[in-house]
Amino acid sequence: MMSKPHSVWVSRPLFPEVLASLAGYVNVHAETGEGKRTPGQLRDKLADVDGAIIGLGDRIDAEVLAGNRRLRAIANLGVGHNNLDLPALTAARILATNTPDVLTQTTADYAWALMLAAARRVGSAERWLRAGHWHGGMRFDDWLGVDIHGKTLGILGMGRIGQAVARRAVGFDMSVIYHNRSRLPAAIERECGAAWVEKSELLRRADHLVLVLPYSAQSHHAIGAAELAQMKATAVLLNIARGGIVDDAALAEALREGRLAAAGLDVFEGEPALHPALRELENVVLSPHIASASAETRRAMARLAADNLLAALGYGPRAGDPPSLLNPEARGGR
Ligand code: 8YV
Repeated sequence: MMSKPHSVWVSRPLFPEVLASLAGYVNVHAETGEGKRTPGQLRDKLADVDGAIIGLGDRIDAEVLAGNRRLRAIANLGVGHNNLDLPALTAARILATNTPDVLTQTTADYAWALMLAAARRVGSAERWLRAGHWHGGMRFDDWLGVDIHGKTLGILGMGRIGQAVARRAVGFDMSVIYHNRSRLPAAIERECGAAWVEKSELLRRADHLVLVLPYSAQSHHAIGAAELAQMKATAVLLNIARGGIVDDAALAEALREGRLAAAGLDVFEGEPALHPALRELENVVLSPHIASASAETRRAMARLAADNLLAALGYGPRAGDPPSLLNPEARGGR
């Protein structure tokens, strides 16, 4: 095989057809296993490549980029990009991209999967059944969950995914309230059937509260002990955003003491580690950061990341114009 002018590193296993399409343009070094890398290891991996497709566990910052003169593009496999230090990438004139839009609907579906599972105790009931506990009859007043239909859905963070979560509430006859730093235009609010409220009102009124805000220093522990204390004891909390937005220790405490009915969590502070108290609780549904993991969507994310990377390196139909560029000010190359 002829060597090509550009080389890229892919930090995790990707769909073979996506790797093959990349390999049509550039030399591809793809990892075959998952794993967290230290800044030093990332620096080494990025030292001799022109671009990389990386995941949320790979933090790219000034330390990792120090001394690198070759790297021109980083394609993040995810819409959230708190693992990228954009100012550092821009200062080094490295283009950075993410994967918006393609995962919006699938991730919104998953918010509902968690909501339904947490409110109706699906995980706990299944564990009980698998453990062989269903002998004879069952009490009529056992396994009582909380209703979803007719209740108030709260959404914290009303970007594309938050809006898609809201639109799905119509079929459940819910009232939808949201809080976002900026209020949506009235036409979009109408289309989503959602009304803006202050955060404290959202916490007080929501029966089911979905968190879909990006992670930043400002959103760190946006839901902590003080916020949990404002919520109804019958409420259900769903986090499909990022670990660190919820104070997991405070949440576990609230769930254990019955100050909150249930929670559904796809993301965790310090994941892949879980707060040990969460593991012990029956009223929480836990999943390993899979909200975007449908066959269709993960393929679309991988394809978009590859398209972004190729375009950033000057290949393909969008050469020079990556579809989801995060730092246009870095254009112009190194
Ligand atoms: C992850 C996500 O990218 O898009 C995001 O921000 O959190 C997810 O879609 C996915 O789990 C791969 O790590």
